[in-house]
Amino acid sequence: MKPIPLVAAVNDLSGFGRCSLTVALPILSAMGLQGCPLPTALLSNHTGYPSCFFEDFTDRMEAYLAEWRKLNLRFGGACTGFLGNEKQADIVAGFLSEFCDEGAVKLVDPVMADNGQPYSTCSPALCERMKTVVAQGTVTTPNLTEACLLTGRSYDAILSLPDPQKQEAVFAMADAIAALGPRAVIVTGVVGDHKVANLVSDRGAHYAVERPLVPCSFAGTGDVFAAVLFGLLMRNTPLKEAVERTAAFVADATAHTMALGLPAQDGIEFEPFLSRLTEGATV
Ligand code: PXL
Repeated sequence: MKPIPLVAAVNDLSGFGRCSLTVALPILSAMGLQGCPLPTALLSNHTGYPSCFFEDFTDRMEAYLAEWRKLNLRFGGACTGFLGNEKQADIVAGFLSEFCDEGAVKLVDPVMADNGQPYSTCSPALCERMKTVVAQGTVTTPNLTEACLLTGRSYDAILSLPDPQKQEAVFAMADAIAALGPRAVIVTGVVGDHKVANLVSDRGAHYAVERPLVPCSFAGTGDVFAAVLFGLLMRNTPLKEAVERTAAFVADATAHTMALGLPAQDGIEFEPFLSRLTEGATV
């Protein structure tokens, strides 16, 4: 019997609205991983509500990491998400290269924007610096808006293309993002005719993993997607199978949340589905 792998979760702690660390940590635990949080910011609730308390953690991160250094912590994998400001890009990129083992899964979710709009805390400087973090990842999961920000393409222009041309344009963007460093790029939530696609570029191979379209955009869905995908990759699941299983998990939790009529801002009710993830994760 081996001890379970130690992984880092670099993200904000939002007290309400199911996203970032409050999503990542339970999912990682369910998947048989010990998740160690490196917080980037502390919020009362995510930025999608009319207001929030927001405390940026940049000035504390170096001191926090100095203690992890003293403990000689090494991680078999890391997943990163929301950054409080652009100065964190170097800290997080440095963290990935210093603290992760050789061959570690490093999933960078370049959390910046959704539905064509940057989040209120995401400056143009942060969008630019996020490329430094993406370059350190082995896998990255931008949504369509974030893929456009990383490649300088127009979201509206891509969205208005008919499906086949849209997919071609997104695969070209995914290849451009892969050229920054990651082995695999998954552009999530690409809405088409009655379906939503995750478009994958994996060392030059392209494919789509599609699900029926749910006509509502829930907060934190990308964070759930990134955490489940990361957990499956840590368990050596082949990428295509991992994306398919992750898309099914997110689709089922989203359909369940819609059926309950819960507010889209409050995120998806993924908790009843956690037991599905524990399969294969037991000692
Ligand atoms: O789900 C992405 C996300 C993460 N963290 C914070 C956010 C958001 C999206 O709004 O505001 C703080």
